Amino acid sequence: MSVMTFTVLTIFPEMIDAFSGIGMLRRAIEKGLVSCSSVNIRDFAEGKHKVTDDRPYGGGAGMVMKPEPIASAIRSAKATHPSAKTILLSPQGSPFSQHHARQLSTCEGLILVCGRYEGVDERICCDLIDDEISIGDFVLTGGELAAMVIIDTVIRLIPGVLGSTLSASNDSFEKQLLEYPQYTRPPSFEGQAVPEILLSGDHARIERWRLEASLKRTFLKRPELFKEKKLAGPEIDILKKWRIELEAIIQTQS
Ligand code: 4FD
Repeated sequence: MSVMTFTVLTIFPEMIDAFSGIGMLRRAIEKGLVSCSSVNIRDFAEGKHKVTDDRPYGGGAGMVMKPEPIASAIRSAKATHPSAKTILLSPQGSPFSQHHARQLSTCEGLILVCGRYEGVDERICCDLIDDEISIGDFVLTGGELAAMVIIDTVIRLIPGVLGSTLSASNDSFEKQLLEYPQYTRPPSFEGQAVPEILLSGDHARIERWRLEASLKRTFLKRPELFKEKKLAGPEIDILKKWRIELEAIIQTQS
């Protein structure tokens, strides 16, 4: 069994080191399934002050990360992990999704490059970066949170990281539907009862109820997800049942 290696290049290694000491990532590391190390880009900066940023050519607000320290840090990480894929986190990247995560989970290693300030010197992106990823259409003060989002999403797809291998394949985005509602004890909370079917022990009925609840939620909250989805037999059956029920309602109106 191979170890997936995450190497995060950052000027704030403390953020990554704190993250790797907590929760599912910590457990995955302890199980020997993944490794997660930070590399301080500042260690590759020259001079007494180890400067990693500078003013933009052409003027304008803010600072740009200098190319030399990042290039040296990437080359060092690539020398240690020759088969790893090098990814820059930036708002200009391709939009991250569960599909993306599934592809990345097959990589032997990821070198995640985190920029700060107003961005990274454009000449870094050209030959040292394999992929540029964005976790969404918003701007962060640095790529570190984006790197953590990617690590979190990818590790839970690695066999053995979650308690059960079924847990990840059960996820809403693997089925292209929103998750059904979940309940736990007590059976009544502040006047709201748990749906009776879930207490019935009838697993076939529970499964059908959950699928219908997932379809309802998706239809009401994220109808555009149906455009991407290939509907299965039981899903079509439920939509046909709705059609009959809706037609009955319309009939009573005319
Ligand atoms: N949406 C994201 C990633 C990084 C970031 C940065 C160039 C800015 C948002 C390179 C510009 C890095 C994202 C740092 N903001 N900020 O994934």
